[in-house]
Amino acid sequence: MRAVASPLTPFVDRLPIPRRLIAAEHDGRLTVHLRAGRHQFHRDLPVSDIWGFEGTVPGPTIEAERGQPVTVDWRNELEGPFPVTDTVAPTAADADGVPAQCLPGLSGGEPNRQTAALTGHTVVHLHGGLTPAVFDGWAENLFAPGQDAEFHYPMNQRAAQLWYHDHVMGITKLDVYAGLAGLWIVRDDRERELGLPEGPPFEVPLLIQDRNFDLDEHGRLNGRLVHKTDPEVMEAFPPFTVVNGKVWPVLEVQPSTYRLRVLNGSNARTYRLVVVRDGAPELDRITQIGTDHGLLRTPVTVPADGLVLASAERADLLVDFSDLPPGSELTVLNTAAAPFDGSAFPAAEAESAADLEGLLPYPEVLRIRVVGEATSRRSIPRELATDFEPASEEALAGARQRAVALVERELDGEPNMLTMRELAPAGDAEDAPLLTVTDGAETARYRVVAAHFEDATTFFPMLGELEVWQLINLTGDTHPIHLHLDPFQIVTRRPIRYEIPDGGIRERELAATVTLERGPDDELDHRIDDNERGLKDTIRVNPNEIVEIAVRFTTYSGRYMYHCHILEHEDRDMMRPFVTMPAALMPFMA
Ligand SMILES: [Cu+2]
Repeated sequence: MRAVASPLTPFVDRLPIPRRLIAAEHDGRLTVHLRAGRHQFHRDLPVSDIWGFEGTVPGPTIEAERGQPVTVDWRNELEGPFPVTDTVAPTAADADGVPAQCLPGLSGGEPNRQTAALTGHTVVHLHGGLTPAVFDGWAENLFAPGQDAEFHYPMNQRAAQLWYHDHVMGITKLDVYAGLAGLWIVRDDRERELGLPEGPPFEVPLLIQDRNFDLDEHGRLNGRLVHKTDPEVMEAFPPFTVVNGKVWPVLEVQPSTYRLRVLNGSNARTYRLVVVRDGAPELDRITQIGTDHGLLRTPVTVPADGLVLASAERADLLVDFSDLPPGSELTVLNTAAAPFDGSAFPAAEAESAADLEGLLPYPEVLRIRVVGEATSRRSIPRELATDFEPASEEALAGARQRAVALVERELDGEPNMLTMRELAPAGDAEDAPLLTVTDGAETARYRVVAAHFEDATTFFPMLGELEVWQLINLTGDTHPIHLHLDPFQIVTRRPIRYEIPDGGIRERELAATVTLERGPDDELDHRIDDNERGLKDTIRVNPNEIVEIAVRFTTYSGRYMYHCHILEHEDRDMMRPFVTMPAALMPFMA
């Protein structure tokens, strides 16, 4: 197997813990400055220019209490040149066949001048927040340097690990990459009843991202952030894994139970995390207790291949180190090739997961080192959340149905467009181009009613009413689909096979025949993992798959967004609006 030597030594920096900003200590009123800053990503790297909340990477971790509103004055004080060089390598691989994205530097790409000229317009979104629409961070409601936005977060929501980040139309991939992201933890009584670790040392947030850096004229890493794509891959998959702002750090733990709260904050990369000791996976140390919107109903083990987290997905883990003598070392590895398509990879082979073609030159994520004397082990409650249940068959049968096709449109001379095609039932008299979905003896016929973000809104969910959204993946990659506002539950994940005739994907039209059955070459199991049976706000939709989610918007009326959370996709049109409406107003909608 070909490999490339790393220019950085793994596991030499301590894992930083982001500064905690506890809202209750400030009467629920916080001021957060968006600033240019300087950050060292690794001991052996020169300091990098970044843009961050409070000028840090990541931003401070905001901690809030359920039912206690938090007001944040987001002050945009960004200035100076944009801190990231954005480029497209002219070829996907260098002369030795090594993919450009696995290497530092620009790989012969020209710095994008439009990116260099960005002026620091921003908008902040609290991902996972049950937030009134005016404070949700609509991607076009920008504030300029020198302006501020006072956003009010009611926090009438269950305990969960959320995150806040920039959400500007078209450049979220660049602003988040520059550093504009931080964690936001909501706490509540139920978690305290269960005696879960809260705060240091036993609760450790892990914000995982991938980054790349430029080279100086001598070929040495100069610390400058590089966002690089190539002619064949429109998403950036940088080679260096960064946890809480450090490349491949070390976390020292006591022999005890730790609560690790993991967020994938990468632009595009999906991780499948495996913890390895002496060459063998030890996934049975991990019990997952929570997902995007907080506690699961019961604790679960992580999938046998490892814990999969696509961009924006979270996992709340209890990890038991209590039996390990001081000096024991565990390594967290990533076995997911990029772009991720759901393909399996056995945990037992995690140490050989390096894969240049899979844009995964270095599987390393984190080293965990046991220090100190044995302390007690924490027992894990058998019942966790008691405040939600799966929707009943009856409720689902009566729910409003919506359908969205995920489509990649190939374009000559520029990156592909990824779009959400909102579908509506086609009348009998309508003919091609249509999308048909055949399930046994029944065939549903659809036409596209919206294809781009700026097309007219077609989704007007009624507050309080259960809806089922069908997400139909007609692409070769896994897309993590995120809904703003209320969480949802996955209902089904089913294999499909489909055909798209030549020219079937047009600017606003789509012709495809979809059949609900497994294709002959389809190797995915299309199962719902136990850790997905909670309250989610981001769900993976794999290739050759339809995912159905059940959602009920409850509290706030207004204009929100749903989108793919691969930032390069969201910025290239894989995003659409929806408007939640009180029932009483529906008769007045034209
Ligand atoms: Cu996507």
